[in-house]
Amino acid sequence: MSAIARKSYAYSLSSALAEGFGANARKVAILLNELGVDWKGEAVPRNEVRTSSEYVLLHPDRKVPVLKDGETTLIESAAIMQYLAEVYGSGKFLESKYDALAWVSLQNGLSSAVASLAHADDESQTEKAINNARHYLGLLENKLASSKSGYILDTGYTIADIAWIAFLDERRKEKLRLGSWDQFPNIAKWQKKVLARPAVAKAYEN
Ligand SMILES: N[C@@H](CCC(=O)N[C@@H](CS)C(=O)NCC(=O)O)C(=O)O
Repeated sequence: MSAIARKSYAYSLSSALAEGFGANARKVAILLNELGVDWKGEAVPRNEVRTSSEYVLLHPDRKVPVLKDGETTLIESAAIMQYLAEVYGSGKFLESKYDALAWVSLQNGLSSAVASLAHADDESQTEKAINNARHYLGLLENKLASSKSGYILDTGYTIADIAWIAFLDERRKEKLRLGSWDQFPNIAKWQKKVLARPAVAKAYEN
């Protein structure tokens, strides 16, 4: 496992230093950068996330990210992104709100498929998980193929793009056994465009 995957991160708008990110935490980092919010990340050792009695009060499922904003503590990247877009962006990056949320949710389908791949213990389970993951990639490919904006939604860049880019970029880096990406040319084009956004590039500096 890579050094980055071994670490877990929580976010605070008011505390210590960020050192690195997993996919779900990176979604939040990208959006904070896009919104120009002054924020800092706080690295929480995985061991603490998994065992500390304080951490479970922050997140009952012992996951990252967690967002702390003054008296407000939020969990789950989808809820955190919606909160940030509404509170700090007055709805920016959440245009076509319900479609944006639907595509954030579909990305979680891909997350589950990839998680099953990691846990597959025979060839048949592996094949099923790969096919399921490719099914979700196919949904994104088709959506992008007919997009009028070059982003997931016709109305432009939203939290849906942020959810998918954070997850997909990590998957590609890890070279997961998802097979050839040649069938997903629109994903490749979109990925290049999204990764070129300064706020996204900045989230990969950590
Ligand atoms: N549905 C959650 C998933 C969060 C999640 O799975 N986070 C991973 C890291 S990307 C995690 O905390 N894993 C547990 C661990 O590292 O111990 C969300 O979107 O925030």
